[in-house]
Amino acid sequence: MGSVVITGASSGFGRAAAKCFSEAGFDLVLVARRADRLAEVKAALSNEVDVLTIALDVRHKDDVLSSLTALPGSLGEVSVLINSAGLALGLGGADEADLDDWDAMVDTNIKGLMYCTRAILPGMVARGVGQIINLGSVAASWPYPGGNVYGGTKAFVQQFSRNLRADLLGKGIRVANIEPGMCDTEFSKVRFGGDEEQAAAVYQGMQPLSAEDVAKVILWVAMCPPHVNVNQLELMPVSQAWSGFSVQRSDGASG
Ligand code: NDP
Ligand code: 8X3
Repeated sequence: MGSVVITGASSGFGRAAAKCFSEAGFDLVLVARRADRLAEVKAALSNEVDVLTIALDVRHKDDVLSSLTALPGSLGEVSVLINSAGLALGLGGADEADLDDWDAMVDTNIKGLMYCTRAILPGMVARGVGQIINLGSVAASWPYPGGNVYGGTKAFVQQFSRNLRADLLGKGIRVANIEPGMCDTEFSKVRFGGDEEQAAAVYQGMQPLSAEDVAKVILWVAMCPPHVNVNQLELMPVSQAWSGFSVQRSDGASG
């Protein structure tokens, strides 16, 4: 059956995916920075599956490569890599954004995802089987004010996922890019620097996706027959949609 490696497993989609995949009988490798949270996630899972937790910052290339290329025993036979570790920081305009926040998003959402993929992929190719499931976002395709670098990192995930498919053609490896819209995880709390009130306001008066909704989609993608590749899957809550173009008029009005 092989193992499932989940980055970002201490919260949100990664945590919910750990539950779904453990219930489906997969052994797991759970990655995130917070060791205490990973221990909590592990404690809540069935003890019928083997679960290894690795406290790791995906931005640290050497640590990623040394940990993920040396997984013990059968956990090293990775059948699915779920790249969920990621974050948005801030929602300000590009002229006022904090460059450290921009760096952190690029380093995590782009470079961290690259490092984890590069660490796991050679084993999959050698075994001739495996699947990489990346967490992109609606922000990859649909711009919004304040989305600037966050959306840019997810556009990278979109194109990287497609290019992986091009590279891996004929090697038995599947690649999917799941692009959710608004989902009430720790995402907004992180985006707003820990401000719970500001985070809660994002989801006020509407029903966002839940982490479990997204995890079920991830599991469904993973369980499709081996000849079926879901390239890209975008999902939103029913109460989220697009708005039209914004126009700045000469009288100062917009809309
Ligand atoms: P959460 O904040 O709930 O979870 C993010 C996870 O990423 C945590 O487990 C966090 O763990 C981990 N993480 C963050 N930085 C690092 C790092 N440097 N190294 C290792 N792990 C890290 O958010 P979501 O579950 O909602 O987000 C998961 C992914 O889905 C992200 O890529 C996000 O961009 C994307 N997404 C989220 C949407 C939403 O509305 N919630 C919608 C669309 C996409 P720890 O802090 O312990 O390291
Ligand atoms: C998270 C969804 O709409 O906040 O990727 O960018 S959104």
